Amino acid sequence: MATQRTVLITGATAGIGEAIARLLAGHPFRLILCGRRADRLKQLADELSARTEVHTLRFDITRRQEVAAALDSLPPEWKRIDVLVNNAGGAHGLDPIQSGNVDDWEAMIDANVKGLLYVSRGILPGMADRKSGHVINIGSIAGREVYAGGNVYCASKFAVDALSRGMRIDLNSAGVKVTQISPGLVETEFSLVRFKGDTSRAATPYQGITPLVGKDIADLVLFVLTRPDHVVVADLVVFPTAQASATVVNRANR
Ligand code: 8X3
Repeated sequence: MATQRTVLITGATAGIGEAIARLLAGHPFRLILCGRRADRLKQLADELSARTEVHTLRFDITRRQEVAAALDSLPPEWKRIDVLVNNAGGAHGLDPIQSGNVDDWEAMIDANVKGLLYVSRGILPGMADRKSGHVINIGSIAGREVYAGGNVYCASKFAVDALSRGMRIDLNSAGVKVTQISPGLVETEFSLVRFKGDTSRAATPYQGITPLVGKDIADLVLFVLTRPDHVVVADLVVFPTAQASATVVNRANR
């Protein structure tokens, strides 16, 4: 039987993070589920506890002290984290740069870049010391291509791309694996958050196509985590079949 690994997932209460948690719960992994929403964390943990050991950490990833305190609070039997899934983050607004909302910019940089760094800084030293571990960063096609109104969101995801490469280099001598998975259009709460709850605008990116869902990304996470020790999947870009780039989407064929 494969050894059970401990996986910490940020942004585990919805979307891609939740789908990853649900899928991994049925395989040899124990889970540390992280998120801001205590009720959703508890509900998911209660449900998945029937299938694996689950621990929850409630914190706001944008608050450095909260992140550090939450990781410090892990009981000894949960302190050894084998897999870190940096999934939390999102987009706020789609305004041109000249009329962008500075609060939106800060929210994206704080969560997508600084939050990822705060969590990583707490967990990577243990992986480096043990000379084992796997980091999976959920990037985006927005980290490869810039599109109209994407400006700061794209910048934050370009930063995730740079950090994924930097982590891979810096952790190379420790044998820690680093994978980046960069999805295109995935239907989750992502668009609802980007458009601040405007349901009709939020639906537009997915109109006329069959988008990816969280489970499609979770399948890739399980695949990269189950490669042999000598194999690391460094970088994956994944689209719905109807998508060819950040801006080329065939809406005529469904
Ligand atoms: C989400 C994909 O194309 O909306 O990161 O930026 S996109």
